[in-house]
Amino acid sequence: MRSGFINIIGNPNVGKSTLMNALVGEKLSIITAKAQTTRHRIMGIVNGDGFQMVFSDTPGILQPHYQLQENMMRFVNAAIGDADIILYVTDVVEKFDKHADFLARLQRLTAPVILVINKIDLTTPEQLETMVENWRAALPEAFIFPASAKEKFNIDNILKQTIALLPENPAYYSEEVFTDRNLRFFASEIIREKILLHYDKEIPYCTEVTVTQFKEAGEQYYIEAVIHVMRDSQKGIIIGRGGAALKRVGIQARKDMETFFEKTVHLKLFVKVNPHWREDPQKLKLFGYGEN
Ligand SMILES: Nc1nc2c(ncn2[C@@H]2O[C@H](COP(=O)(O)OP(=O)(O)OP(=O)(O)O)[C@@H](O)[C@H]2O)c(=O)[nH]1
Ligand SMILES: [Mg+2]
Repeated sequence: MRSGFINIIGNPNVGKSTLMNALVGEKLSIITAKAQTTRHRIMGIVNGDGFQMVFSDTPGILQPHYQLQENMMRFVNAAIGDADIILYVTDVVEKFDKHADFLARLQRLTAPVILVINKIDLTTPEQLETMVENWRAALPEAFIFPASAKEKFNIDNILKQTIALLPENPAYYSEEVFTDRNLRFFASEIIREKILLHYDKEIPYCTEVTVTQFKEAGEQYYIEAVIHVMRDSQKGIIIGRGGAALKRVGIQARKDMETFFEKTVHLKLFVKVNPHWREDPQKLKLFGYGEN
């Protein structure tokens, strides 16, 4: 048996989650155009004939400014540390010098690196060639794959390379397991995705979602969730005039949940002011940002 942890690392917004979902073939991670969409390490497991790939999506690498971001970077560091294979993602938009810190860290690692140059649908063959040359010079040992996660271009070849690099190992998870996360987690992430989509500036970054009820009755799920914000004014914005903004979040989140869970979903949303949640280690632990 061959199996291993394939950890997806990179700067914010390069398409790590889009790539993870394409590799796994399921929408496990939420995706938006805003940076810091992913806050957790999320595993997606693919089983095949004689092998198991345990992918981990991770938050984008950043300089932390508050405790939540510190914890997010702890997840990234853990993932860099326990990787059997590192899937390092860049895109055709970000500048090459944004990778200096990571390149320095890589020198100390022994895990093989697959470098994905993502979003090639946004560039020309000539520009891409220069990027590949730059990367080949910086990481001569790495396996380099230009790709478009969004258009699912070159995903098959990344998978083939990953399988070829898997170490001899017993499977980490039994075959029916496809992620380390439970249904409540996916419900809260789907709501958070809609918040990232519909609110601007600091609002998504001051917001957390917790699922307070998750009841199954036949083909129906009854879900209640609290949207935590940091200030009264943010609560007003989330709810919107006559509740319209919150209603839109609720409708779209419910639809996505119904697709993901393949059940009829009844969703109730509440908004609470929770001033220091991003800084408070106890709250962060309660919200799922403890050890991981
Ligand atoms: N044009 C293009 N856009 C892409 C591609 N892959 C991802 N995107 C877009 O890039 C944005 C960020 O994608 P994510 O997958 O959320 O990026 P991420 O690296 O997980 O971001 P964080 O979790 O915030 O660090 C989204 O708007 C995606 O639709 C691609 O191959 N081509
Ligand atoms: Mg992400």
